[in-house]
Amino acid sequence: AATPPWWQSAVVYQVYPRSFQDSDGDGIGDIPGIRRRLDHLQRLGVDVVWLSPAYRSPQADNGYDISDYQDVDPLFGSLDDLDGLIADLHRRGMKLVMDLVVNHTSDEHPWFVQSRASSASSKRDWYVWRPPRAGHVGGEPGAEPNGWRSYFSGPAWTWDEATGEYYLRLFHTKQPDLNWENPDVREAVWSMMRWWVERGVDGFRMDVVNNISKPIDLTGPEADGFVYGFGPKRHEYLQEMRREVFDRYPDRDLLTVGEMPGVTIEDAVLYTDPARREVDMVFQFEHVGLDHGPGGKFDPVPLDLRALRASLGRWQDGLAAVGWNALYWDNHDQPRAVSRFGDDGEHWRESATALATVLHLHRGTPYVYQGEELGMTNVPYASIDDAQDVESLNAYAEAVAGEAPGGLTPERVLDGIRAMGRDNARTPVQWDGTEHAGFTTGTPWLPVAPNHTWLNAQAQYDDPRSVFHHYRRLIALRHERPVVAHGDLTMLLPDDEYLYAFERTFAGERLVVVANLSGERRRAPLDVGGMRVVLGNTEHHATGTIVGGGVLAGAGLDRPGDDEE
Ligand code: TEU
Repeated sequence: AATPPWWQSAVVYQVYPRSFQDSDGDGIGDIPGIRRRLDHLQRLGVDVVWLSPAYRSPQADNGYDISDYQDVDPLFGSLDDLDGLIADLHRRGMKLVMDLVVNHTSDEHPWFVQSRASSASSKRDWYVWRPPRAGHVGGEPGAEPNGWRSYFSGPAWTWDEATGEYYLRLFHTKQPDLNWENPDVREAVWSMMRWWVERGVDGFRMDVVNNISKPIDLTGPEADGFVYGFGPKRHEYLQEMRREVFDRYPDRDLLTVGEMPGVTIEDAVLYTDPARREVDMVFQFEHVGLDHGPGGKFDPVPLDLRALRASLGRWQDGLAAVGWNALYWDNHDQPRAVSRFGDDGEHWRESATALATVLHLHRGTPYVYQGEELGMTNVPYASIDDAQDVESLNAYAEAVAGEAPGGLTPERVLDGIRAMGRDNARTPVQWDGTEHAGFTTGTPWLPVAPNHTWLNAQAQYDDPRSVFHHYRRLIALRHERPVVAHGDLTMLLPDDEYLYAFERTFAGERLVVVANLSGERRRAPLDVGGMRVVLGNTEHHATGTIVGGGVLAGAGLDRPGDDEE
């Protein structure tokens, strides 16, 4: 068999630059700050850093609204700083993957400025412009070209008085969608990507890349709703990208991961089939949608462990023969996993480490979002005034106007924001127990979570039982044991409400993973005779009385190394 690609045994760490480390006291993280914290990443053992957007941007959506793809925003530093970061990471044996946000630009990007200047502009067709619905007056409610809804509430269209047309924007009104049907748009993106690869970046995380192809007439089954991601050219564009960009660098070990809200298993197989050469792996959204209620993400419902396992199990099975999974609980758009799926109170440490164990030992490439490796938690919002994220603010305003999906009240939406809002993941990384957690000497743009006094990196480095060291051991286990990256996966105890258990097998090795995701002691009715513990997070993981998470390995596996630092 061919040598498996390097990224199957890699772990990726996501840096959200605004909240990682500030170096100049303006309260906003920056690239020089990231460079100061590379010991942390190296100690953790990750292979790749994915940097959320640091490009020039008006920051309407924290950098996911880009006004210059080939420059760094002064908030975050300069191109020189970024070159320095790439060099530092490479020297330490790590790679840098950039965020590629090309479904849309900022409305302040020169392309859009020209496009909106006049209907006759040579850039007009670079974006998606449409007249009002027949028989309606532009700008009035209901006159939008179709019924598409924005991810950030309300219609997905913004009326442009000056030229008498609407432009499409699936996200913020300051994030107009590019028209990918136009070959000049595609060529501009390919040349920008080549420029970055030649500068030294090692791949791309592609923002909502299954949304770039739109149903050409903007009608069809999705015309009235909130379902994108099935445009007819979604596969074709990625194959063109491969030919026009990645194929030019056959000697580079590049990584591509597509973020794909709503992607199905069947489509993910096509995207990640190595023979089709589209992307290496995709971020799917099924498991992070299981707790969305009838009114959407701000109407959360309790999550049943059986549903979570069934969902992840389907993805494991579906991509077992062909394709590859990207594994994540957390990122900058999701609430903190230990608060959402676990227990951020009494069983905080056991819960954070058990969740990590479950995720990292599935088959696929795990992603760690900054602070997850410390077990960082959701934050208490006193009122809507504590929220900064546009998604939360728009959803709340919609509820106040009596227009929330499912008729949710503002109080219900605020509770939903407390549980699910994106700001939960965006508070500064908790480095130490000092006033602003070592993040900044100024005033942080979003307050540091109050629990930083005890929940911080400094406190965890010296504690071998810490969440940090558990993540470090899981990452080391993947690097040392081929069964972790390559083994087949079979779910065990599929109907259990409290225990998440599965088995991995590869070349005669057997690894059994058991995590107790309840708050009580549970016996695991599993036959694991003759196996030894290679990794655990409690003293009680002896066969048969597992509490918390335990990883048991079959004969032939040693301890992964008693390498406590
Ligand atoms: O997110 C796309 C996406 O579908 C989301 O997760 C969405 O932002 C929202 O949380 C839905 O509830 C990507 C980026 O990750 C996100 O930060 C950006 O806001 C968005 O695209 C637009 O670029």
